[in-house]
Amino acid sequence: MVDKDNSRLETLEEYIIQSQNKFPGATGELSQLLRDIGLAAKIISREVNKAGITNILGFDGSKNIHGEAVKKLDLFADQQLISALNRSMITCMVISEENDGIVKLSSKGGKYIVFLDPLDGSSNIDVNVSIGSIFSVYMREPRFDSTLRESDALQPGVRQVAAGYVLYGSSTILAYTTGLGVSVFTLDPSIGEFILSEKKIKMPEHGGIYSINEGSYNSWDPGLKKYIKYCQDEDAETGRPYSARYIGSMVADIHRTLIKGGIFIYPHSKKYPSGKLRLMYECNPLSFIIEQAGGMATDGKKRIMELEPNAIHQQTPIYIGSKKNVQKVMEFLEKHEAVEQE
Ligand code: AHM
Ligand code: MG
Repeated sequence: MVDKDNSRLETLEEYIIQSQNKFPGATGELSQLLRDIGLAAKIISREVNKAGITNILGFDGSKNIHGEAVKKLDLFADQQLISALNRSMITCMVISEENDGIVKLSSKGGKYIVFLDPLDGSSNIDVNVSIGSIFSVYMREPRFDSTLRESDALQPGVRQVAAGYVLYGSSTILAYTTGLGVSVFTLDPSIGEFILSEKKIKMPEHGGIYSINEGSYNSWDPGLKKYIKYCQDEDAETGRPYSARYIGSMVADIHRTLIKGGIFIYPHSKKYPSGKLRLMYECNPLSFIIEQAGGMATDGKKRIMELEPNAIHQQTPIYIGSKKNVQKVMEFLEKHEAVEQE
């Protein structure tokens, strides 16, 4: 925490070690993994900040497994995170948005499996708008044979042992949870360290901001259309009309939601019948963070973190944010589904 007189700053490294010391049996491996991610985040942040002058903006000419053009910074971030995790030999495999199958690391016996969205919000890279990196950590299931399979990675979000994100915004921040609240760190570029800026963050129970890409309005379910209309209606008691904010980088939209409250929605639509966002490396980790801060995340019916995954790149609709806002949209969805079925 930053002292009032600024005399004592707690770094990410110190904080991780102190948190680990609270668990006498801890091996330190998860702490090392988080430090690895912190290091990769600093390198990516440096590159993001000078992207315009180092010719790293723009496409690299190839397409990723989802058929999207790959930008150079996406690849750079992917490589930095994977090699940081590979170096410390405690992660056996990585699943990343940029790679089709599982990426087996050098330590085949490593006990952690890590999901990555190395550079989220890539359509914002070239226009100098906030982007981020997301990570989600699972324990590998113990097994007698040492082979690594994709199915080892398919665990529901409730089994995450850690998750977090880095946001490359007006400053670079790193937020993570290991299930004991959410801590946020801000990168001080002058000393190259992440400094603790807030711990055990609690988000507002209700917020006056809704965040959704309204361009897809025509293909939304009737319940969602009605809910957005509700957000825009006037009502002094609930502070409506709410404000609309949509950055188009999920990390940035979720960070704002964490701090200011409100709701972020990416529903299913004609273009994305199962939703656009990825369960394992976008929705689960960000749901873990939001839940740890007192918020809520569902796919419109079920809790995101309880969804049973069947594919590593699976997509899901998501309704995430302050508890009261999410409960309200669920009421609308349920009510209008019932009406349609009549
Ligand atoms: P990306 O990981 O390839 O950048 O895509 C995911 C992004 C999210 O960050 C963001 O919420 C969403 O796509 C925006 O999508 P859209 O442009 O359809 O609103
Ligand atoms: Mg993404």
